[in-house]
Amino acid sequence: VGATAGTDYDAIIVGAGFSGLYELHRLRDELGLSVKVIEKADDVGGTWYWNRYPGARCDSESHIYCYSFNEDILQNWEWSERYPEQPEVLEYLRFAADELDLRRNIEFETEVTSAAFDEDSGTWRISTDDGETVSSQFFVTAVGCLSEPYIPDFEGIESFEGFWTHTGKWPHEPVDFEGKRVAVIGTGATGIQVIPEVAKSDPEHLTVFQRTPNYAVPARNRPLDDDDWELIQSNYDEILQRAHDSGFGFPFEVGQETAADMTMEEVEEALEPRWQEGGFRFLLAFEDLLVNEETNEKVSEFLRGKIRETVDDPELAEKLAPKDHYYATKRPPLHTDYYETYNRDNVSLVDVTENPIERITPDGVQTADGHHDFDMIIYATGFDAMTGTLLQMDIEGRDGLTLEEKWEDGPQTYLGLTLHGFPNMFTITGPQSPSVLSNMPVSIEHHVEWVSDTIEHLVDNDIQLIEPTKAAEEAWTTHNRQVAESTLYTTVDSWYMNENIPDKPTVFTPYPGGVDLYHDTILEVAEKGYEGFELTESVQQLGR
Ligand code: NA7
Repeated sequence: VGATAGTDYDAIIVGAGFSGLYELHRLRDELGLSVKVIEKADDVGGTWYWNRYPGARCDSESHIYCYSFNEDILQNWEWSERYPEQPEVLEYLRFAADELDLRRNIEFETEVTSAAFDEDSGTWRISTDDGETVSSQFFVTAVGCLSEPYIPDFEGIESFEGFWTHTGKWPHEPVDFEGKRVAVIGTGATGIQVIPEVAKSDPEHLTVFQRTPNYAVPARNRPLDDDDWELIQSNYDEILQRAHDSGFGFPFEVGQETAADMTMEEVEEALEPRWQEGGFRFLLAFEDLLVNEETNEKVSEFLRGKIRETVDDPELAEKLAPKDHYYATKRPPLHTDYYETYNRDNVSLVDVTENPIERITPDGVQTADGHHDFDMIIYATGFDAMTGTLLQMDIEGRDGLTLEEKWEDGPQTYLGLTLHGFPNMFTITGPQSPSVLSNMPVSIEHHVEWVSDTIEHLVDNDIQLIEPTKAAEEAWTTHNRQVAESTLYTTVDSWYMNENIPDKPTVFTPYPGGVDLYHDTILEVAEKGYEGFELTESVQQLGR
């Protein structure tokens, strides 16, 4: 029985990925609350359950893409490669779920169809697709940031007679590309991972449809051996602490302040070692990369140079080299042999800005210049990011206000974690939190710990409701906009800007001020007795 007399649970959590699993552990095992997790899939894993496409791999290095809160989990798990492949991350989350005995509180294969705040009782009612409705005092969404796959509304998609799928809905059975004519649409982080894997699986031909070329840095993946592990384990706490105290959730050293005054030779000297090392260290070569056009242009030019060096056909290299946006203003991908793939005879590129896709036909893709025959079409076209899944859930707060209405002009939150008008609702990795601009598990731990501590504070002090004030929410939203406008992020159309989905309002969605600053802010809010929040002991007090 819930803390609030009569509720079925103290807390309902939606999602059993990295966030939901940890939130369940904290609320159940540390606070002793009754908790239920509702999960759409038939297993834990979240993102790593769904994204099973060939080449799906985490861009964070494995030893920092993990939980840091549990010594047993840390010490008893050894990653096999520098960057973990999807099956290994999924296995890790299964292992963590079993270690912490979490499965017994998770209802799998169940989807939330609506969630509504009941003002009279001050509780949440959550309905699911099996026809059940349950009540709880706290409602926690742990639904991920990239969990609502998006396929553009091409005419004729359903008419295609071959195999087709979105990368985020990849089938569980192996897919065989041998001898097949394959199309991949999209060259984001996902396209860049799947394209080389398809190309080397002996297709008759692979055609990539590109709208915006991307800057990708080599991952330089490799197996981790005992020596690597010894080094990591001997230093693990410090590495993780550094990651948690950093701007992006990575333990890497930031290089120099700026490249603005450097010659291109000096820039190359600074970048080349990081390029050779691979991964997101490259991103941290210059502190002002995302706020200074001159620095960014030099880094971008370095990357264009690498593309030109790698791709044999100069005309193709130019098509693959981005000219119209700055590096890392769209999510910067890592790659393994992506540009090299275009040197294969059986791979070609269609630039849809020159030659637009007109429609999908039963046997391929009709573009402006003719018909391309395919046996398979892979949509690597991204996600309705950050808000898509939340908006799908039909969430209703006080006074009948729906989340859809509230966010009509873009997301508004307080701290990316709470919403005015939606008492006792918490959004782990929500919009206006740093989430997607960070190594996710670091942000996830910050959010889960803050939400758990907040709930503990409420329970210990017999407070029934917490809700941010409108003023606090407006101030946070304004702060987000102002910080975003001081960066280069707002100079390009991207899913950070909500621009990838037609009809969504254009607004920068994650919190751009850095994980460290954000974490300090949320802790300070709590220390100041939940500044910006209204705390209500009991709904009777409200007199509504
Ligand atoms: P992204 O990064 O949103 O990439 C989607 C790609 O699909 C991108 O290249 C888009 O081009 C392209 N796209 C989208 N719509 C179209 C249409 N209508 N025609 C042609 N091409 C299109 O999604 P990902 O799955 O790659 O990555 C998402 C995140 O997952 C990633 O950042 C990691 O955090 C993990 P555009 O650039 O919009 O011109």
